[in-house]
Amino acid sequence: MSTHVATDSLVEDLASRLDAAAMTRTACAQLSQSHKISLDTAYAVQRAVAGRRLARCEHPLGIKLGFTSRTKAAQMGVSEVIIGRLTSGMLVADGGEINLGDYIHPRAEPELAFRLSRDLAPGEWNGQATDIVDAVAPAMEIIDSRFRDFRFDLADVVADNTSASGAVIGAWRPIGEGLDNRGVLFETDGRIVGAGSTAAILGDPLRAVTAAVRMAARYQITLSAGTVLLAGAATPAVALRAGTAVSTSVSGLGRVRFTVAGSDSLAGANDE
Ligand code: OOG
Ligand code: MG
Repeated sequence: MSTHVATDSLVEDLASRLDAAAMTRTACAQLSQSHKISLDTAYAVQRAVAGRRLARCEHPLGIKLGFTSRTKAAQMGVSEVIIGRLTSGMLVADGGEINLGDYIHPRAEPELAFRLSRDLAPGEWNGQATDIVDAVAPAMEIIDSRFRDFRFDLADVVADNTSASGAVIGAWRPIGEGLDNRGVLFETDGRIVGAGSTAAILGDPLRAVTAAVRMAARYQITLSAGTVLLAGAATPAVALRAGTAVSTSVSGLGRVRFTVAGSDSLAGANDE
């Protein structure tokens, strides 16, 4: 991977490819097959990709971390924590329904969401996570890599806005004690497809708050009061199929759910 930041025209060209893949629900080749880009260039592409969503009248919703759990990082073969941008069009109502046709090859994963209680200027804050978040909720992320076969290297997945595609947020509750070891149960159609602990997220999901604030400053992402922060998956992701009910419950925080419309199984059909 080279270290310099690519020209604006290359950044825009790579962002166009990723945006077109998302808009047409057609997977594309990994950027790394044709370009050796630095991590800084990958984040510049990510910003341009998110910028296209904002230009289509979405607004910033929050940020997300990726690969904060070891099992999740092992699933995808990437071991560095990454940050991505959530926009309003990604929000799926708790109890809502999604259509597979809106995605390429979507997967869901169980997460925790935090809500920022105040605006934070880059580099301004260096204290306790509990001073800047006022609420926590059980959540799920819908990830949908724009790359064929859901395969990527670190720069690819960063440029692709960390596969961010959907966020389902349960009921907000005040931050309580003992968030570092809550049971997480991830189910499809009432069958357990993942089980674990919030400890899987950096040992304590509150660490995801501090990591996210640090990384947001590094990559010029604005943090304001109300910003949602997805802390990262507690277990590996599962592929979504039509007609499936998906839910995550976190001990003491309740349950969040959504369904996939239809009855036919076509997941992954857009890979060619
Ligand atoms: C990248 C996103 C990883 C998480 O929670 O670890 C992520 C991917 O797996 O496609 O969102
Ligand atoms: Mg995630």
